[in-house]
Amino acid sequence: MQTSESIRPDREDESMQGAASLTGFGPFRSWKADARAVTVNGAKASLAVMFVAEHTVRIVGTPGADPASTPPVSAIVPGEPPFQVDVKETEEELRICGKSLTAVVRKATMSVEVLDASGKAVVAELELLQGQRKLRCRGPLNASARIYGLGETTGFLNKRRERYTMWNSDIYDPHVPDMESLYQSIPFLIHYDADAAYGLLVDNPGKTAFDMRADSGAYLIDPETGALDLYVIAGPGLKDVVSRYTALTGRMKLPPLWALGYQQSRYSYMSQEEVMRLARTFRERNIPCDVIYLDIHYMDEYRVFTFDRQRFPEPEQMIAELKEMGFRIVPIVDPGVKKDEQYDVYREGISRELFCKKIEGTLFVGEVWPGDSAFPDFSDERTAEWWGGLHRFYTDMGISGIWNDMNEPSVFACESKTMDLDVLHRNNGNPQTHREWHNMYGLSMSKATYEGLEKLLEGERPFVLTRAGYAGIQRYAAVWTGDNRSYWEHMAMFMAMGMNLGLSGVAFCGADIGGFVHHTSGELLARWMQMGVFAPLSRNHCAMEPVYQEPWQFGPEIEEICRRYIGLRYRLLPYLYTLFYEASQTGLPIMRPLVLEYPHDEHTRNLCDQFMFGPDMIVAPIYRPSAEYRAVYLPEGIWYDYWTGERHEGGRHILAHAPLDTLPIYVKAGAIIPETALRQHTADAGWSELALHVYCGGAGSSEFRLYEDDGLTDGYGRGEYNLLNVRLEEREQSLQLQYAYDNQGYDNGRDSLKLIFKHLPSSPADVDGLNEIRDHGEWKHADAGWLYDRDKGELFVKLRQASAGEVTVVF
Ligand code: MIG
Repeated sequence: MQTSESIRPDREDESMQGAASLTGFGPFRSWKADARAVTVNGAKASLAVMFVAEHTVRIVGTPGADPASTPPVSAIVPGEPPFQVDVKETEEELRICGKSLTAVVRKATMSVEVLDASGKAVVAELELLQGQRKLRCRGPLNASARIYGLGETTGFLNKRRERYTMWNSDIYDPHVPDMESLYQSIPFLIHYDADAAYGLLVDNPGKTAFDMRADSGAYLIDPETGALDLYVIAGPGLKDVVSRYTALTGRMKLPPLWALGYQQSRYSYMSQEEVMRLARTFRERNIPCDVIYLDIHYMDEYRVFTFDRQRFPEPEQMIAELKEMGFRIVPIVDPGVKKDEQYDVYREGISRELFCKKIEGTLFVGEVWPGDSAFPDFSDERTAEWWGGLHRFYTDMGISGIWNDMNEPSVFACESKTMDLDVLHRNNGNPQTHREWHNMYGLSMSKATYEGLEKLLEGERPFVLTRAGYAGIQRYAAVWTGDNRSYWEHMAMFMAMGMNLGLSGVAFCGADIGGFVHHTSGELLARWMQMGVFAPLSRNHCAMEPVYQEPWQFGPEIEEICRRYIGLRYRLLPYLYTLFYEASQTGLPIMRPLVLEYPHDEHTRNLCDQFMFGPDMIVAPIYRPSAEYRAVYLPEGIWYDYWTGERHEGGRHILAHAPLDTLPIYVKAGAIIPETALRQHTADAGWSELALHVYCGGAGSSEFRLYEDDGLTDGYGRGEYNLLNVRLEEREQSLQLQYAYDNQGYDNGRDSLKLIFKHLPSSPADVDGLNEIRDHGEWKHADAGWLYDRDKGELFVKLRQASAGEVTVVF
């Protein structure tokens, strides 16, 4: 607890960093070019320009002579071969021209401007500054610009007037708007102004401040150590930037479908018996669930890669039984390895020198749950492989998902709250101090875990959930946002946090539903659940002290709301899974800010109390107690209330009525949304009972591409998947829907395709080539035909499924 003492008047203001005393790298002295880079030497420092992709230019500044040989940290996806680079020198400047982008270095200051193919500025001026043994970057911040991205942060969507410090931190204190650091550090911002966006990644895993507080003028990026390693990613579209950023730092592979199911956790479910009872309760109460987490109490005195056999006498049997019931177990694995000579993991780590050591060569020992512990040095390939391989302990038991916690790393009872800053990470022969490498620790732990599981599972997809991460974390793990609280404010906070994580490449993210610390209420749980089932990761988790918050803990009304919304997620799985597929292909997020889809709409600038679930649905949760109404912004177009079908003209605000059992959801006219039958877990899901819900009344033509595969193995990488293209054309007197498989490599067990046309302009006169069926009983057994439900105003169509087909409805 802090008191007024922390603002005593005799404290000096340490926050002013004397940026004024830093100067540019120039004046210019010389330049040289080789196959990879153009190096420009100034009087005070040197920079290198490298075109790493058509729309991405890397600019590295170092005080030393050879910035071109600075190894990248996060930008790990091998780039395209170097482009033909052409350098033009004049009195004032060097123009370094790549395929599409040009970097202009001004000789006087050595500041850099990046131009696109048409000569328009992508970034007007990046000032590289040096002095006091530090480097710094100043970028232009237009008065009307907005800043997005920057990973996991509190506050609103637009990051203007904020300052963040990239330094992975275990923050148990309540997450409040002035929190500068949390568990993830993603040093990537998106600058969006006058309908043009660019991204800037600062690839430096040391402590790095991003300061956007200036009214206008400039943002400041201030790494404490290391090089200034900048990637300018050109737009102009926001989607271009996100997609190119993820091309650079990598995209997630498809997770197993079970990881998209509802997940239940608590710190901790204490015994085998409690876990089995929990699982049975879900099934008895018909609340769908796929995953149960084991928090730290499953271990033998917190030794990773062990089970406490008192509490969990037969974990193998438990896991097998749960799998039968359609549950997966995900155990927690922390990085700290108990210092204990009797413990094989510790012994092997010591004898093979796999743990982190201080710069003088002594073992780094820090206190965490197991007491004194050693920390694997994941920077080194040898350690990573060893750690990955240790997971055989879990995979042999039938586990294929792992939860990485405390991997900032968090260390107790020390001033830095993390590893000593003079620990020297081996880093495959390029040693880095912990001060320089800190933010990479969590990512490299999850990488070792993911890659280890991938090998051990022999074709089954792994799932890793992590608390700490850095740019590129999406390649290895889903992210949850740490120790939030059961506050309404924290429920609301996740919307902006999740959306900015998504814009920062992390599509697969979620917050603890119900809140981790503090006591939730039935009302808060119900509202949070409604929102949480639309988060990419949908996990209810709770700390040790607070009241239990499983869906049934607050009486039948709340339970029914939870059941209904979790069920909705399961019915929408074909849509959600397709969004995951898209994220794996394009890097675009699943949970999207409206500004991503409607970038020119001023109302979307900082809109973060509602979000899009993919491109076609808007979710507008109630996030205040006792509230039944809220304003919802609907952008241009026609929108339908998911529940009532009410039609709304977009481009305006509406007042949604949402009693406790209602989450306002809106579907865009023209959307084609696949739904499947409700199941209690995903192993039973499959899309054999798929129905395509067609929301008519759109702009004329629209499209949807459904993705499906076995949801479990890596067979999709060998073509074992389906891509079903569906196209809708609406005309005045008719509409036509065509479908065709772009790829048909997976047997989905479907022999007919069901379509449900909603919001038709009038009742259909005919559906070409198909028989009308009037009787509902007959309809069930028919494998083709059409039926018009006058009361609902919905047209049901069944088509015999072939690899392509079409249907025309005439009014
Ligand atoms: O300081 O493993 O954020 O989800 O339940 C507590 C116990 C350590 C912090 C995680 C939380 C987890 C808890 N862990």
